[in-house]
Amino acid sequence: MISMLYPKMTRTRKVIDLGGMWKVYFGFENQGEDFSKGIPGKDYIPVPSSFADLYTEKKYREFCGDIWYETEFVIPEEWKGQRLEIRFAGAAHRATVYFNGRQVTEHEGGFTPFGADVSETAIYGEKNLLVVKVNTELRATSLPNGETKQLKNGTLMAIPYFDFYNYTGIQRSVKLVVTPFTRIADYDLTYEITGNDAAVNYRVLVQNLKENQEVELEIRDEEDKKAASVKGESGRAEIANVRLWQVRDAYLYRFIWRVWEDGKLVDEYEEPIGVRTVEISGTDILVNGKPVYLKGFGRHEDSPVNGKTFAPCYLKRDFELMKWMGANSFRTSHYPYAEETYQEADREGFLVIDEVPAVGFVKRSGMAMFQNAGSGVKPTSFFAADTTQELLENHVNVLKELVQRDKNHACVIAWSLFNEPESISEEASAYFKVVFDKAREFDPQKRPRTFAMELSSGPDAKCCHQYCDFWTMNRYYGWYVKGGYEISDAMIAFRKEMDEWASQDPVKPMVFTEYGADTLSSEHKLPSVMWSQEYQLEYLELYHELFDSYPFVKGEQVWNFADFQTVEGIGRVNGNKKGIFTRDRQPKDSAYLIKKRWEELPLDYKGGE
Ligand code: BDP
Repeated sequence: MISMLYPKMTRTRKVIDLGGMWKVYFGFENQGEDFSKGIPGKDYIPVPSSFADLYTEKKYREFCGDIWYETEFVIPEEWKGQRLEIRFAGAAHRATVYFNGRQVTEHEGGFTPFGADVSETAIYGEKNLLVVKVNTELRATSLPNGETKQLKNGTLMAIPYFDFYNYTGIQRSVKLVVTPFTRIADYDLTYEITGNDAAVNYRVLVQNLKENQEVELEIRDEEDKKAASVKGESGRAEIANVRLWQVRDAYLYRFIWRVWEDGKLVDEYEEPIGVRTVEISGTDILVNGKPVYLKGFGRHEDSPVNGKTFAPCYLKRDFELMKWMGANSFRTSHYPYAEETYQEADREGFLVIDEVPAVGFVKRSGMAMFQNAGSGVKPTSFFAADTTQELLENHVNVLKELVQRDKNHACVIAWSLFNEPESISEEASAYFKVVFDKAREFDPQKRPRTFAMELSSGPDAKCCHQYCDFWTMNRYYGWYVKGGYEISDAMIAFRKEMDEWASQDPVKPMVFTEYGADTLSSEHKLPSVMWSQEYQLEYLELYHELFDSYPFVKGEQVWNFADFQTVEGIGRVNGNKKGIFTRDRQPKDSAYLIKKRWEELPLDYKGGE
């Protein structure tokens, strides 16, 4: 098993970043050939990167199939006797890894880490060859969901059932992690807060732990003073006068794990950890027992030229902009983001709804995707396919990897298990039950679970929203449903729907995870027309009024933080333009409107109502 812990240098561990220019081979004519012992050609590409926007020819941008990557490096002789792991933070959508000509692992899913122990396959004191085959196809069994079709000229083309560009490749870091064979591989934390004190219940997994070895947890505060110290593979650490992690007021303790043998340090690992609790009570979302109102965004990992490459400058800029707006939360729509995003959210005190890449579970592509959003047509057959069982296995697996990776982050307050799936058939219900139960089973902190519901998952569709601990809504009244001059009718329909949610038993906290209008930053029009900046402002004001009039609405995450790339087509002008910021992160007029509102809304807005 590889460890999902973020790779860190400590007194007992080395981490070598293998990123840089790697040789690459796009199998235009040679799909299916085996290059595991070395790849042909002379083309080099940055790793990590999304390849799509790097080249000047369409056949690269739209490439679908197997891509081969290769790099080589020397492993020093003196690392013999230690555990060497090659760790990929994410390669989309599936990868096979070969080390010195031998397959060492394969992985399905583009947004969670995987890797292999290569201690045995390594050649010490000499060059080692790392080859990776990445397959970029979308399939009926893949998360995200879609299909791959063959054009008449033989070329493969990815057809996403979702509205973001299918950026692929080795998009996140690749690292060589050198640790002792006895190593800290995983740990779980839960908290009990009583008065000024906190009890931390923990369980740590140490691989190859010997009988004469002892495990220790030391907790140090931000002034580097010892807050607690305990021994054993599981137990309870008491922090007196605890400083809790609060929304936009983060406090992080250092949790240091050690393994000792006869007074000698065997392994050491540490992470910054925020102590906080999360629960749902009535129509409130409680953090540390106090109601919170979520203000923020649905986002994407998307930026010019980078595509979905993890881009640290955009990470920083995006957090600065979110803080400037007065935001306190976001959803990782529609897939797990790079690990560094959650680390930053921990430091900045942001609340994160962490989403599984279960998007496109309606089998719609192109124009049909958004036309349907307003048509009232209820999709019912998605989960009745022959491929459903395999899809479910992949879904549960990626959920397991996600929870394992992110479970100790204070910022993660909820799991979003799907985005806009078909949710009204019996087959859907059976499928949902498994996924929701698994989320509960995997998460030691038992965080609230939800799925982002589109219009056909309305209050009448009892079969699936019953599984949610809180409701999350994606609504486009006034855009896909009766846009423009008809928006007054759209808002009447919207209020009718809201009244039905208000009469559910029980009523649960509702967070709007999507609402928005495509807006070209170049367009001004008085009076407004759809796509103008004025229309986005009018649309948002109507939504704010509606949110304010329903006490159980406990959050608003506008769609989208920034304009982002989509496939080409007649419904999108080189991308989705619902951003409050442009793709290069400059504000549209709407940013000032929302900023004013969010700066004024108190954190406990409508708490207890
Ligand atoms: C929703 C999807 C989101 C789209 C958005 C839109 O969840 O991914 O980008 O609609 O159409 O259906 O803008």
